[in-house]
Amino acid sequence: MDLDVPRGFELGVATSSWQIEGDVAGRGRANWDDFAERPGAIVDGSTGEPACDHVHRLAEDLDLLGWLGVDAYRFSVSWPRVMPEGTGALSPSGLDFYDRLVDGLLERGIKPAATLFHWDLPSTLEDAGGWPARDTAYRFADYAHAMGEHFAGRVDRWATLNEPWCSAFLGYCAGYFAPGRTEPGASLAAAYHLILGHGLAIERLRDAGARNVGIVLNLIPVISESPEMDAAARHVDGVQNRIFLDLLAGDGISDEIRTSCRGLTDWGFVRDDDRAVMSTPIDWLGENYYTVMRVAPLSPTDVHAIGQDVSMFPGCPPLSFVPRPPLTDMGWEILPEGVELALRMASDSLPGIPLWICENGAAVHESTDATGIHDPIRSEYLEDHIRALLRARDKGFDVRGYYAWSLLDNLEWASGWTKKFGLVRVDPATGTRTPKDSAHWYRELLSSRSPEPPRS
Ligand code: GCO
Repeated sequence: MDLDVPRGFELGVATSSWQIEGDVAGRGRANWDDFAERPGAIVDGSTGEPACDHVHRLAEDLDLLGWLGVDAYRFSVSWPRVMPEGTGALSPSGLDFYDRLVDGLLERGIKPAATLFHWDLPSTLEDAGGWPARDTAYRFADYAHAMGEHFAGRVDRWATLNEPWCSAFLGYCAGYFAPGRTEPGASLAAAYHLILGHGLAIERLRDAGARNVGIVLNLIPVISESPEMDAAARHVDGVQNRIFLDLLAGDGISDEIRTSCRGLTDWGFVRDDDRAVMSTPIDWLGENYYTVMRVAPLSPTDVHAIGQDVSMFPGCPPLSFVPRPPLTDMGWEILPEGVELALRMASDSLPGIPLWICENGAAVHESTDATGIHDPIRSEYLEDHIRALLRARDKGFDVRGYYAWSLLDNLEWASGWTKKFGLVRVDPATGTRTPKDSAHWYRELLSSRSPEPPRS
């Protein structure tokens, strides 16, 4: 393998709770369970049961991680599994499941990296208003504290939120994701309260003894395809990226966002003293990098990629997103160099904070024959992105690790089982796991690294 991954650069894989766990009966209800029951919400009608049946196949999945030889495993805790009502009593069986997961990782020498919120909000809290309601931020902090108290000594790294942009704008503006609301003003309040919840949770996690606390964003470089689209591209960049970076930097809601989203909200939810909470120092920042967004004049003939649509950006002027080939099955442009643009955004806004790529991967064409499952485009995608990332590192970006998305084929949210990101195939009917060629490739990369020198 001619990819020279430096010693100490962490390599792992990532998953999320609702996408893989199943065992819906063993936990409280989540907003995604409610959403999945709406006709048409998930293209193929999939629900959270059985997903990858991960809860019942935990031992097998831990062995797969051991076989791959990853340094770290990024998973998310299902809030309704450990705290079924969203507040108050913890579920012993829910905690027991994550105890077995975390301990199983440690036994195999794999670092547990836990995300506390990867979009599955307890239904009780969604019904009470969800993230547009300020109270949800405080409930999140209580939940984070409880997790910190239970797992502090064993979890290596914590993320509060995964991609708050998706929760806020796919959930409450476009309505493509749970809870399926289409209220632009509420989506801006959701974005704000998510980062408030993050800041409160960071403090409470530290109080509970947790170390290495951070957050994972999906910063997407926005490219204007012509000078007349510069202002529109700036609006998209503002709602996609800068609103979150500004809040985390303690700068509040910028005048630019207030202007470009005028008329959608009176910003009555903003309080001056929240700034300090939101900018509570973090130990690391994660970025999920998949693609870029190119902004061009509106043209009705343009084909929309999944997740590239003006309805997701409150206050968006008319425009088209025009990804350039090669595209993945999601319709996302493949542009490995874009990872550096994303890292630059992060390090310009939040200088001095170590960076991790917490997700990167592709839904691509696969073929199966007697010799295996062949997904050469995926291996190439991963390799090209790791290479681009290491180049960025050589230029001075303080990037410390990379997680491939995803260990398993899983429930790709509103796309159900129709889009596959796994290194390992999961047969949705039987649950059988089969490593694809890309899993063998990644395993070889992991084992080809020179060993760490012994500690003296
Ligand atoms: C996200 C999520 C993942 C997705 C993946 C592919 O980034 O949207 O974190 O849960 O499955 O990104 O779309």
